[in-house]
Amino acid sequence: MRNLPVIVSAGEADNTCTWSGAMGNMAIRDKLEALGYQYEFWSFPGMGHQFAMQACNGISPKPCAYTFEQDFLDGLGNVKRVVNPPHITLATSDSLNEPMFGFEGDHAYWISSVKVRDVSKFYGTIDVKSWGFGLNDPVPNPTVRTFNTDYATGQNISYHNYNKSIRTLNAPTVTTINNQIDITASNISKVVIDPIRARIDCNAVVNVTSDGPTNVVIHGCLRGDVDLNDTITCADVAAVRAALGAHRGDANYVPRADMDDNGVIDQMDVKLARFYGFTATPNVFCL
Ligand SMILES: [Ca+2]
Ligand SMILES: [Ca+2]
Repeated sequence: MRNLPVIVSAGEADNTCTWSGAMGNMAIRDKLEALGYQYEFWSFPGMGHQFAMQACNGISPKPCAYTFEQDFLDGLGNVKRVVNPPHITLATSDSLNEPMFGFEGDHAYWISSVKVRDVSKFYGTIDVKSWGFGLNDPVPNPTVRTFNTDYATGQNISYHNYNKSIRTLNAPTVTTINNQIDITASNISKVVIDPIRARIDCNAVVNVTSDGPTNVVIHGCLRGDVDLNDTITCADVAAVRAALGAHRGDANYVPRADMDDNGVIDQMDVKLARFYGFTATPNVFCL
């Protein structure tokens, strides 16, 4: 949510997607405000779940017959998305994932394979900040709140009063570029970081604050991960064996399988791969 443009249109008399209550739209508005995120929130006194808001009533410059919803979709209002942000906050839940349909909420921008540690707790949260961008978090502008009754008189359309809250963000200020990641995690057992998009490398300082074990893997930096799936398994040892005898420059030479980087893949590399496998999973001995 930190980097997503959020625009909400809600009826203040809506009994379906309720206005009040802990999960109501008013609470969502107030939560976005408390978090300091960018958002645009329109609410309509006296209106229920379904109403057609016409663009030509003065809210939007769009022509009549344009719906308010379509106007949102076209322009996304005053809030802007961030393509590759320095700071990511993600909540994930195994219960809400539907992998059979390709819906897996375990990734965002340059973090992926985010795993909940204790699924009985429903969800886990992780906050990751990369200092490789050299950017501070953007500071939010004061929220602009308005109550409007404007509409084009004489139009044979419905019109409504509305409350509008808009919060935008200032451009992030520049700071020192550091090869550093700060992570705060709750009920998260694993996260994989794409170092290129996060603008760090394998020597990055990784600061982790967590309520339990959290395995942080910088993709490509995990020693012994020959097949680059961010996990050490016996398949990695097998990949070294498959390249035995290969010298640097040969077609079948696999740089990642050359564990000691001496230009040849031999039994020493197999030993090292087995060592990394044993270190990752102490009770498993790979052949
Ligand atoms: Ca692997
Ligand atoms: Ca070697």
